[in-house]
Amino acid sequence: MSSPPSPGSLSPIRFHRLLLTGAAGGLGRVLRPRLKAYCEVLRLSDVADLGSAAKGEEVVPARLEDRAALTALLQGVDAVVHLGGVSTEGPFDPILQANIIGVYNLYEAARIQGAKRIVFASSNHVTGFYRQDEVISPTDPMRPDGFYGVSKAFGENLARFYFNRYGIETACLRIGSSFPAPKDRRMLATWLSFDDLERLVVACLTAPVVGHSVIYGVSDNRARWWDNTSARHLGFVAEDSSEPFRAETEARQPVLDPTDPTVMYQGGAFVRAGPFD
Ligand code: 15L
Repeated sequence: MSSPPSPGSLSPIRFHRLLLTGAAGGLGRVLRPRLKAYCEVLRLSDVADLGSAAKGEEVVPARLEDRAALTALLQGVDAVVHLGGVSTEGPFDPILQANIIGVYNLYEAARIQGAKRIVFASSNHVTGFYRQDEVISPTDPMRPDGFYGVSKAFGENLARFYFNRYGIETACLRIGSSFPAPKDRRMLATWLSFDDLERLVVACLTAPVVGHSVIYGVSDNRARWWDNTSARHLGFVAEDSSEPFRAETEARQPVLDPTDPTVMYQGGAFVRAGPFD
């Protein structure tokens, strides 16, 4: 009789087909090679060029505004990592199309095709109008800092409706600033390393129960604006910190004016963007 496999030898594969939207974007390119380990087939979608499919990949371009294309895109998909859409503050119309109509199309497609779980790239800009000297949690009221933040707030609420009504689970990730390194003093508090991003997404894909959850996507930085205690059940533990970048970041950026709204509020420059028309 053979002995059972040790935990370390168990395959990480949890899904037959996983869909990654926004796969050509900054974080999509980071997650593309990393998510392959968790599924037999990684379906990649974007409006931008994705190159050719590697082994175990499928490339399916789709515009989020195109409902029929999204319904086809979700066919045979077990779970979704949804990074697609406009990822910064800007004029309302593109945000309406990609982030509001687009996220509705995604959830409708998930309902029709039977996808069970969505990891939704929300944003810290859902609460960007809290001050930088406040510590907030995912249970505090939303205070979006622009059209982009409002669209992510819509996505989080839509996800809650689809969980309550149809049982589709969503982990809403209020991602801070996920770049190779913090770009400025604000990002010493908001930085999410790429390795922690992967840990966060994988935790949300594999947690036994997600329901409708909201969690801030942030590394274990010394400066803390976000308390994720209410999202402990997701099992995400950040391992990186912005601290090794502090000296260089502070030397690069002079001391800031504390009365400037972009310094006062968590959303930084987003709180002063616009008007656009
Ligand atoms: C976001 O939501 C953006 O997608 C990203 O580009 C960063 O600007 C980030 O927020 C941030 O707050 O730094």
